[in-house]
Amino acid sequence: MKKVITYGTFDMLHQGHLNILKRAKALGDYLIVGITSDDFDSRRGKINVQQSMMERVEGVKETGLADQIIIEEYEGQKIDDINRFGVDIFAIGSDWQGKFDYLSEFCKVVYLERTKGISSTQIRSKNNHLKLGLVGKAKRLWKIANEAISINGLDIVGTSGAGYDRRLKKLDDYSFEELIEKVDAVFIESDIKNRYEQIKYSLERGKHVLCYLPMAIGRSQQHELLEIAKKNDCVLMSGIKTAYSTAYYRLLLMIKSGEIGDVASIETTCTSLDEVSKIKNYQKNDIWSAMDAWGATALMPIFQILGTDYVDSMIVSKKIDGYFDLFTKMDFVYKNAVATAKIGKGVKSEGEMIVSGTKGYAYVPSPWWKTDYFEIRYEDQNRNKRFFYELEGEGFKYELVNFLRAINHGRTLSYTGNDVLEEISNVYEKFYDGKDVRTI
Ligand code: C2G
Repeated sequence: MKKVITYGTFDMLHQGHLNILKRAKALGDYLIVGITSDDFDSRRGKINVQQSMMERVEGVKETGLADQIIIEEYEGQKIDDINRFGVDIFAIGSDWQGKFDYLSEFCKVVYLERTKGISSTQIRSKNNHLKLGLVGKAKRLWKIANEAISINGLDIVGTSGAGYDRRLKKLDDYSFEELIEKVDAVFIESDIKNRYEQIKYSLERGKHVLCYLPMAIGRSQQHELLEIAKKNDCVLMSGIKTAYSTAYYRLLLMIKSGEIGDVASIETTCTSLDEVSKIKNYQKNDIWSAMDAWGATALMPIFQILGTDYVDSMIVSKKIDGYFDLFTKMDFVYKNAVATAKIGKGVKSEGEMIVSGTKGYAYVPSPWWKTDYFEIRYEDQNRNKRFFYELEGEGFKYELVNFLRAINHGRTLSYTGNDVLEEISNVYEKFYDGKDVRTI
């Protein structure tokens, strides 16, 4: 019996895939199809895949052409598979011409002609062509605009509030209402006090929203926004990019699956330092305070891991003008754990995250909010494990791709729960209200 093997992502299965599977099958008697796992794809830079691995497996199964389906999970697996299954022929599309010659040491390598005029990329851009507007100050928007360029099916049509900025010069700046009329969706990273109204306005007109946190001040306003989104069939998603990096997402899964035992403590630190003279004129210089710039990011993992049912909390803030916090420390006491978030704008510290558990701890080095690497450490150092998942750019790409996926398929790979969004808004309300805040 002649065994043939072929590999692919097979996203949104199309005629080109069918042709290659048929041709591969015709080369022998038994066809093995290796389908990439979601992780493997994101590691090799294919991050815009629309279907989950299970859906892609189903797609290939339905063709009835595969005698066996396996999952491709790591670099170098092809050699293992060929030896393991006693494969005679490795077949792949001609777009890979020459790339797999190294396998000819193990079996025959055949490049099959690729079907012209069709690709998953093309189908994706036809299906998901989305017009996105950016709302906020230019300084904060140009990075996201930059990383959005390489995403299929996403067009940035303009900005609002950005004014003139060299780096965004190709984009026109509109009034907020004008921009909303032109788009299908918006990314909002405006001043916190404007967000609630902007989100409400957008959702009521059927536009999807990706917004930095908090989206609103206070639990009830945040809840109201989520309800409006539901009623209007719109996606309303957290715009904190950290949540969408593969490493961060894996870290959360690992902690939740008990890798470090029961979590007893979480510490997150996020700081950035502006010049003192600039900070003194923060309004004129458009500088966000520690809480406005970092609060939500530092709170996010705490509420995602420990939940939102803490029994006690304390906020201590070092402020200027009674408003602008240079440094804030937020402590939370849970029934079985404690958590601390330290954030600074006029104070600098080590930007790490440590999650301590009864079996070991997770350590994410600075800057943890751009998570690409973390360690799980144990009492016995020999058991320590290191994890690295490459992060392209600053990670805006991953959040935009998840946003697109949520709009097109009603789901995302990483999802910040509504309870987390509401609790973050609640902490901001307490903070601005000042009643429970000790100022030093
Ligand atoms: N294909 C084709 N014609 C098209 C599109 C795709 O013949 N119009 C072929 C590809 O050449 C490949 C297979 O269909 O052999 C699967 O394509 P993709 O899903 O795009 O997967 P790819 O990224 O090529 O994965 O390590 C190698 C990878 O596993 C191959």
